[in-house]
Amino acid sequence: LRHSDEIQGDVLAGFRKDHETVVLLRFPDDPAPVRQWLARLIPQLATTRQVAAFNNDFSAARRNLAGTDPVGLRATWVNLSLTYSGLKFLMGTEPFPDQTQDGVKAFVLGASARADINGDGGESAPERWLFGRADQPVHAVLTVASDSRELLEVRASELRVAAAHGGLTVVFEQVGATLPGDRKGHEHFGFKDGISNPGVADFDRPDPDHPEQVAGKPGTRIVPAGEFVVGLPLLQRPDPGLPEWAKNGSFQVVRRLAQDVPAWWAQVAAARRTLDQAGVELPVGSGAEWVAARAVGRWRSGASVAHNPNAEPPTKPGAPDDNLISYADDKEGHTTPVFAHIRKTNPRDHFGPDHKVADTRRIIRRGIPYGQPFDPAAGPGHGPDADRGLVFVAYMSDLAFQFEFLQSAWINNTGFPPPGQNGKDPVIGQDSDVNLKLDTVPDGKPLHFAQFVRTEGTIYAFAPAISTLRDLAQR
Ligand code: N7H
Repeated sequence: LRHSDEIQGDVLAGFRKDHETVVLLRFPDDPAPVRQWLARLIPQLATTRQVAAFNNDFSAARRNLAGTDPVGLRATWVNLSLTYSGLKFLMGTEPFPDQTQDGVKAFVLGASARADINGDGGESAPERWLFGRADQPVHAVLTVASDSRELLEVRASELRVAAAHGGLTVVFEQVGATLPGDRKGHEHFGFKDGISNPGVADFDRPDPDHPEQVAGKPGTRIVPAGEFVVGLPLLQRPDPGLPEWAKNGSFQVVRRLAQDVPAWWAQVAAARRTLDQAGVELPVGSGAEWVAARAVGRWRSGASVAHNPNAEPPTKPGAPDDNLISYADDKEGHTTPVFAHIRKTNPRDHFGPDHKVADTRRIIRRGIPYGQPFDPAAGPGHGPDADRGLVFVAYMSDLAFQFEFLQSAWINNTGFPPPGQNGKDPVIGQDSDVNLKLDTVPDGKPLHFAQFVRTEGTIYAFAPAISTLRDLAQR
């Protein structure tokens, strides 16, 4: 990619580390020390070129080591993004003279003002948030990632010292880490995450036989880079005409999503009993896991329901991810319910073979869990009252068109995807009845799903190009 020294490294390449922290900073009143802080920070920021090169080496070494992690290859990565007020402070002028574009409006107003759109009411209301509340300004966001908790902490403490030196204060810090042991790569409900992210044109290598897909990753569709990075080619949206300084930057959503693991699984088990009581015939031996897989669209291992409707298949080491999924012959959702989390958030070819409806709403997900696994016998921090969930981090070129649209028009819309009213997303959506349709029950059976993923904070930020940050440091 021509702009890979400009675009920050987490956006397209992805830090892909087991340990990460997100540090939310507030600027002091005087811009001069903040510019000095920024000038010193810029050389430490990871670019797309650096992170992509490291990730390639890492993958190659891992292949040579038959799947084990090359312990010698380590890196600590840092990215910086700015909120609207942070940008305005450093620019000294209005960053967006034209605020009519929806994505710009969302960014300017900030996530707490967009709570209604994002479904953040009740227990998820901004007044309860740990960060991102209207009364708690945040100007800058540092995303720091590394291979071990120790390496991460060393770098994070250096960054905290430098920030304090510039007069910045840490408003909130959210540490995340991949879960231990066999749970690595899985989120707290138990499902493998990070399987499906979009491929990016001129960045990911296309498959020679299927140029619409990434080589070696069947089903990973390539979309134009402008879907995630401002100023680059877009799939079909008109160019929003953002100011020149925004070029090669990316809008970032940071969300702390608390997961009530025992409550979510208890309701899955209850849904299973409802089906039994209604006399719905299910595959022999299937239990609550069968229902949970319908809620997600994948089994815990990541195997798709589309390809494995009845039971979780044995895992095949070294096999590519199960991501070449089609809903074309399953329009009613008798196999993968239309309300399944992965179908709501990426309907793929549900609307037609060109994937257009889905491809233009893609986001790049860089989430990481926080907290200890739910495992009461494992001691303190593992029980039902301990904090745990997902530090949801996503990048895109338009907050309104992508993230907010997913939240409002897809996840929390009972009528999406059509036809019919089949319920909200049973994993992350608001309370709703979902209508589980099967070949044997074509009209469906209603199952109640309450919301057990609560929003505990949200920040909208913008990760500018390196040259824009240099310019801001020199004003
Ligand atoms: Fe989701 N989960 O455990 O069920 N997600 N998600 N997500 N999510 C995905 O395919 C989960 C959240 C997307 O292309 C998987 O990579 C949980 C938000 C998208 O087929 C699993 C939380 C938003 C995809 C989960 C959470 C999304 C996706 C399967 C919160 C957007 C790709 C792994 C605590 C606003 C879909 C994979 C595709 C996949 C879970 C949040 C979106 C297991 C627990 C807030 C686009």
